[in-house]
Amino acid sequence: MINLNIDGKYVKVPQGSTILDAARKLGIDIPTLCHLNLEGTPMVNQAASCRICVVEVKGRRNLAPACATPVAEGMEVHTHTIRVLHARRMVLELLLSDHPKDCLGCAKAGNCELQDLAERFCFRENRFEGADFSQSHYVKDISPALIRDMDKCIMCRRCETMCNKVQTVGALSGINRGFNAVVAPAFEMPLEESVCTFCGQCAAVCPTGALVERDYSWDVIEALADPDKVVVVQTAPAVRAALGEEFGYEPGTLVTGKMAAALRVLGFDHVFDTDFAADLTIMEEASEFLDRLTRHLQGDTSVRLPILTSCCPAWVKFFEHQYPDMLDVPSTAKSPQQMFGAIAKSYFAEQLDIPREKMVVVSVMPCLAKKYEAGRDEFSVDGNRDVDISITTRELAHMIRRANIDFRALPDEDFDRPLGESTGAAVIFGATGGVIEAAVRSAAEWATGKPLESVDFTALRGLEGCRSAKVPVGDLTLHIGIAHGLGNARKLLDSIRSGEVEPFHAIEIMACPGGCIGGGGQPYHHGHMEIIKKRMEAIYREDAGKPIRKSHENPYIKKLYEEYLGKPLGEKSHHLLHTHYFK
Ligand code: HC1
Ligand code: SF4
Repeated sequence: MINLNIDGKYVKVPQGSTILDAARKLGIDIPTLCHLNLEGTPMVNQAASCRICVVEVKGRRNLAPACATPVAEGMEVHTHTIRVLHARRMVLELLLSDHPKDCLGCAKAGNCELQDLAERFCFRENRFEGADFSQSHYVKDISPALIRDMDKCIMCRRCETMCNKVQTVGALSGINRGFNAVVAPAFEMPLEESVCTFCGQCAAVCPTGALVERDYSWDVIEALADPDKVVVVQTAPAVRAALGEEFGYEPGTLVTGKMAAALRVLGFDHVFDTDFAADLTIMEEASEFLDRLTRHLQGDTSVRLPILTSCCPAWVKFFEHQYPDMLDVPSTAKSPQQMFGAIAKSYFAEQLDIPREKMVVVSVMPCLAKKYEAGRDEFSVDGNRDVDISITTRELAHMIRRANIDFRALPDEDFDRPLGESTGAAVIFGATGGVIEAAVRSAAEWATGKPLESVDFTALRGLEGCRSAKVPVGDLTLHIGIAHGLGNARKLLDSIRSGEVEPFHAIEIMACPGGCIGGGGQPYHHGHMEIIKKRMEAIYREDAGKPIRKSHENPYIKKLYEEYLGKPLGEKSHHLLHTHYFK
């Protein structure tokens, strides 16, 4: 352990800690901007590029960046001397001299870390004239999911660390010099043409408005105001565990009932749940798994195992780009978002006796990639999309505020029937390991023909980035792999490709840290992994409180098969609920 003194207080920290770590232990809040440490992931941005965290260390000539300076025995640190305060003011002035002043219209207003610093330092005027943004050569890069506004980039490099080190996608890197320095895809190509997966994790960690979601909330408002449209909404499993944070609730507060009530006040004609479609996904995916497994055990060498889950669109885009030789490995089941759209615009539109063109399906997702997924060509019929508009948890919160709804005062309400009924198995889709646990709950019962003694497969839960578990099912032991974060997915896939690991039967992959609860469209967590843990606990709480916890026992799913689909993997199911992948 190392002993040091900060602002007159003694503290003991492990060797290798930084001055920033030691100060935080003492409760001293040194300002940071480029720094971010997403505990348990490789998201440690120690670029020390912004210099806002500089401190004075006795005996050293230069000020030291607290985020990147290791502690030393007997060190004496001062965090707010006049020299430090002058330096921080200068840093802020330089940063703001190269930043547009359009805070009022910025998508990040209220959540911008640069704006917070300006407020904290009582920034009023700037000694530097700075960049002329009327001459900027950057045009906004508008993709279906993300908007890059490089005039707002402060070169903190958090997005680059996230994209290259955590996600291992490699879509972003620093280019140019001086006022033109930004982080961009190779050759400054638009994101849409790059290998970007639209996971949105760069936007989740961007401190300013340089990377934000493409906001479709006005399109939803227009649809709701159109008397000729029937507007149906579905909400993803992870949204209910985080939306409350936007309205002052503690992280981990479940707001399922208030969310349903708010959607009704907003004017949606039918308030449904993606969880219904998550149960449907399990019917198809677990059937596909058992089918592949049975054929594999019978010696059919044409069958490929492990089966990989396919409900995360960023993960799908990642394997399409990075593993084109393995496109027959993932399940062909569509994601719950897309299954919902397909069923809403066929089965439910037929029940209402309306053409699919009259229906608008809106999804509320914790994710930016869902916006891109909804626009993929294979998910539309004659140009009419199965999911018309996808908005994030944050966009829904904005809509609720815009409509003057007092969210906290709303009563708890239920979703509508039939596409609003779901089981505990569907809720846990929102957390890493949840999809595969839900699949095992059904597959195990189908394989053994016996009811499960316990539906809680706790070995599949947790936040370790890459994990595996052996799950006994009758005479068989299933070897299951789980990865969250695309870098972990890459590790797992590479080890399968090279044959280094014992073969898996099934693998779940989610692109975002923690699974969908840590999605790029959730309320900003500002690097606090604790928030993701609390959302995860909330997801398992909701599951434990559900009267039905196995997808195949959802009565409305049974009815859907009886009345409409026939059986899992049948002709109609295949047509409506399965897809294919592209190189
Ligand atoms: Fe997810 Fe899914 S769990 S992908 O993480 O399979 O976004 O929440 O909606 O589609 O159900 C996201 C969450 C979500 C789908 C489901
Ligand atoms: Fe990289 Fe994901 Fe951002 Fe795309 S959305 S640039 S893949 S971090």
